[in-house]
Amino acid sequence: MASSLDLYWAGTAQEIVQTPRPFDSNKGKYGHVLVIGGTFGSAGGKAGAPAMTAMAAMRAGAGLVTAAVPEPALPTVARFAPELMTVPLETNGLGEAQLSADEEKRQALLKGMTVAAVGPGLGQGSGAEAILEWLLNETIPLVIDADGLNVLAKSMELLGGVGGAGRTIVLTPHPGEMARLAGISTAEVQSDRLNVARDFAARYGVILVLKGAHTLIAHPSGRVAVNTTGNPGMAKGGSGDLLTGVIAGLLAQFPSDPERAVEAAVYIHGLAADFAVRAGDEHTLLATDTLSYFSNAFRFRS
Ligand code: NPW
Ligand code: AMP
Ligand code: MG
Repeated sequence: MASSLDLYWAGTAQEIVQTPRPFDSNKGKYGHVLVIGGTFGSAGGKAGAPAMTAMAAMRAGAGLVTAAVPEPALPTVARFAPELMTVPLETNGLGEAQLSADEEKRQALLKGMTVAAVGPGLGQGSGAEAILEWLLNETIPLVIDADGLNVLAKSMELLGGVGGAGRTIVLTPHPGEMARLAGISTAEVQSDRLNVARDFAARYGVILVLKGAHTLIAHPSGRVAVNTTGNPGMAKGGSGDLLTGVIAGLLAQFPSDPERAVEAAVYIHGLAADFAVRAGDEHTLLATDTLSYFSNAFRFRS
């Protein structure tokens, strides 16, 4: 078994985001992120989660971002930013997203998309499971977070055989979600973070981001990077939803270098929060406050 000496620093990936954009760039060169999530109705009000993911993907530099959310959530999500595009998802009576039975509509949703981020606020009903199963059987690079992970944890067979072999699949569990995925307790995850992350990534051929203080980024090859940015002010609702957007936003721009894109995303997301806390306070910090510090984080100066 590999030792902790295999750990390296996620900050080494930072230079990819500092590469200047060519003078004659256009938005088509920087990818199109599709965010799928949200619930809005009697099942709950989680429209903010996909909205935050989309905002972070835009701030991370994606060329275009579209949020696909249950129709009742659409006005709320659209109001977050005029730059953001929205698409209504079919919805059940509880306000949860459903997978369309129409193959043409499903394909239209993915048309022109570079990467999909699925799960924030999605809920865990049968609609969420069908959406996950559909996306895993497509070829688009995927970031799976939050309820996307909770759905997977109940149907781990969905993950069998889809990772590796050139397909980029990134999973971003916090320790509670990791415990559900691995079928162990949160305490067991926390007492052996390195091995839990590394074994899962290698077994399923995915990039596994095990969040928390010193987030680990485990690659299918067995390499694991440790992140050095971030602070306890981030232990608030919404922080992880933003991270999912940064990861998707960088994957959209650097699709041929997914390992470094994911590491850079984790590093920058934490650095933005470090700058925000330095200017404010860890108690009062809101996840969305960090969005204004993304520019500082991309330039590595507060
Ligand atoms: P405990 O309490 O220690 O046993 P859940 P969620 C654990 C959406 N959101 N270290 C901890 O367990 C998300 O996108 C929507 C150790 C904790 O109580 C999801 O779709 C928002 N343990 C959905 O809500 C804003 C840790 O996990 C438990 C840990 C549910 O997501 C909020 C919580 O995890 C939210 O993002 C750590 N570092 N971190 C919106 N505005 O729309 C977590 N745990 O039960 O999976 O719930 O993460 O809130
Ligand atoms: P989530 O639980 O999905 O909202 O994700 C929380 C985000 O905040 C992840 O990126 C975590 O790594 C980060 N985070 C939470 N608590 C801490 C902490 N104590 N130190 C550093 N980062 C943290
Ligand atoms: Mg989360």
